Amino acid sequence: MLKECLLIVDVQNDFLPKGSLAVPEGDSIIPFINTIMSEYNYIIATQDWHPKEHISFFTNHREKKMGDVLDIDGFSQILWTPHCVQNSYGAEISPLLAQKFHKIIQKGTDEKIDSYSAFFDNNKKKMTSLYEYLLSQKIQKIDIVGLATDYCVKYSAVDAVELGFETSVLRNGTRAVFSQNFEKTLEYLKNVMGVKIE
Ligand code: VGL
Ligand code: ZN
Repeated sequence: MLKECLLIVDVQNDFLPKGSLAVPEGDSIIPFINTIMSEYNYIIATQDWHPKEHISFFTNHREKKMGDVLDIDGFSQILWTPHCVQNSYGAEISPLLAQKFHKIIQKGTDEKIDSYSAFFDNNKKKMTSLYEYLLSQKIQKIDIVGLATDYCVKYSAVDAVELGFETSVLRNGTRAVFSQNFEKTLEYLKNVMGVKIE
């Protein structure tokens, strides 16, 4: 029996070695993901998809650098190096991933608000089409892999649980942008959110 749904978060050139916001060992998850893809009925990929003027880029603020934090509507927004600019090479899903997705969800498209989660933007005002799609396909369980563990994977897993999905994160299929956050994030997801870590 096939498993229900694999959610592949942001496996895009900019998050891979040589990318502008490279996740350490980000490429090491790709062979694992390619191997497990055939076990799933639905494969959904997300794509961080920012306009050039995006609020999360330090270059769009005066005298700010990568890693600085701004308060935006009560959300602590970390400022990043520009990444995943719409229609750029860096925003493309890695060609090393066996490309066969049933759906691609783009997020972070509004220049004024970031969106780590595959479901909502960071202030939860707007939803992507992911929730509706999962409901329409009667999907109840999702396994999550991708980049990065400590941001988009984490927020997607938290929202998946809160929306009522049986949610797993596959350890071999994810890496953190700040490596020291990796275990901490998985512990949090497991102990606080009830996510299965496999
Ligand atoms: C991500 C930082 C900024 C991610 C996206 O995919 O985890 N991290 N934008
Ligand atoms: Zn981003």
